[in-house]
Amino acid sequence: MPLESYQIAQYNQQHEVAHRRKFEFLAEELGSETTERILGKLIDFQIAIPSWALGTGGTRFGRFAGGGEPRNLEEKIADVGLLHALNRSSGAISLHIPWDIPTDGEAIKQLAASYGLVFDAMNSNTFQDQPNQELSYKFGSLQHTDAAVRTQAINHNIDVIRYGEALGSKSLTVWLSDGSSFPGQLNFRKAFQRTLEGLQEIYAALPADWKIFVEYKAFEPNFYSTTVGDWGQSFLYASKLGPKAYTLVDLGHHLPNANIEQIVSLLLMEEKLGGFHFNDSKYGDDDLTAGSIKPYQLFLIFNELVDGMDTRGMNHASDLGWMIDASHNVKDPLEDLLQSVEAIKLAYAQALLVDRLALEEARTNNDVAAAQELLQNAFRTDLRPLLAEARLRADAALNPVGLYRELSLRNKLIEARGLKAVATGL
Ligand SMILES: [Mn+2]
Repeated sequence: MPLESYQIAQYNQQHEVAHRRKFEFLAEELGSETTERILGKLIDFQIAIPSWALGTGGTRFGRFAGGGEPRNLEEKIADVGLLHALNRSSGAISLHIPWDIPTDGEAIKQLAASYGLVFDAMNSNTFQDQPNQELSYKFGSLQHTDAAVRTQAINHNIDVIRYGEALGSKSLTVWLSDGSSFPGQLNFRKAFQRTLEGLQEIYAALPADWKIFVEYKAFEPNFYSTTVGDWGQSFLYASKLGPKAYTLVDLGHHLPNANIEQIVSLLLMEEKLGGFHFNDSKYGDDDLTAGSIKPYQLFLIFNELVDGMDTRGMNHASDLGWMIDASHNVKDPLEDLLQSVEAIKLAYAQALLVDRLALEEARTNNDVAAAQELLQNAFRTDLRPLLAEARLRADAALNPVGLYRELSLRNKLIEARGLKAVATGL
C-alpha cells in the first residue's frame, strides 16, 4: 500500500483548522441532533467498487490508458483498499467473472480483509465470447433458440455463484445483453419464456442466504429490443422467480428523461428493489462519474430511497446493494471513483436532511410550492463539511482527492506497475 495511516493523520492535521471552521458553522445551522444523526449514517454507508472500473475505460473507438493500472485481481483489490483508506466509504469490491476469476478464493478473501474489504455482488458475463468458449452468444444467451447455448450460459452463472460463495459474497447480478437488433428477428414471448426458464435454473442454484439481481437496460448492444429492457420487465422476472430475486437499477440504463426516482419508489414499495449501479449520463449509457451531470436527479433518487427504506424499516447501509458502475475515459480511474463516492454520499446526506413530516404535510395540503422549497432547501445546503467530518471521524482523509494528489499516488503506482500496465475489463 503506497499510503500509510500517519500520512492521513498528518494531512488531516494540516487542514483541520479550516475544516473545523466550516463544520462548526454548518453544525450550528443544522443543530447537534441532526448533525450527529447524519454523521452516524454517513460513516456506516459503504459503496462497492467494481473490479472492472479500476483501469481506464474506453469506447469502441479506442482506449487511452493512464499507466499504473492493476494487472491482476490482487492489484485491483489493492487499489480498492487504497480508495477505502482514503475515504473509508469504499469497503466492498464487486467482481466480474471471467475478467477476475479468483483462483484461490480463501487467499483472495484474506487479502481483501487485510484492507478492510468484503465482496459485494458477483457479476456474470454472457455478453461476450471468451477465448476457447464452445458456443457463441452472438444471438443471445438465456434467450437463445439453441438449448445448448442456454445451458452454457446457465452453467456459467452457477460457476459465478460458486466463486462468490468462496469469497463470502451474497448476491449475483445478472445483466443480459440479450435482445434483437432488427424487427422480426425475435419472438418476444418465446425469448422471454426461455430467459425466464434459464433464470429459474440459476435461481435454484442460489444458496439460501443469497439474492439474485436482474439488471435491465433499454438498449445497447442490441438496438431494436432488449429482453430485459426496463424495470417492468425486470420486475416481471423477479416476481416470477421468487423472494430471492430483485430488480437492479443502473442509472444509465433508461430511455432519456425517465423518472428514475418514481421507479425506485415503486420497486421499494413492492419489496423488489435489490441494488443500484451508480453512474451519470447525458445521452445514454454514458457511464460518467455519479453526480457529474444531474446531481439534482441523484438527490431526488436518494430522497425516494431514504423515504421508502424508512417506511419499511430497512437498514440504509446493508439492506440494498450499493455499487458504482462507471467508466472513466479521460480521468484517472481512482480519482474518478473518489469523486463518484463523494457525490453519492452527498446526495444521501441531502436526502437525510429533508424534513419528511413537513413534506408530507405540504403534500396533504397540495402546497406545491412548499414541497419544492423543502426539497430544494435540502439540496442547496452545502453538506460537504459534514462528509469531511464523517471521514475525519473514520480516520479517512479530509479531502481524499487532495491527499491522493499531494502524495502523487498515481506516480507511485506507475513506478510499481509500469506505464503500460493494462487492467482487464471494459
Ligand atoms: Mn450496470
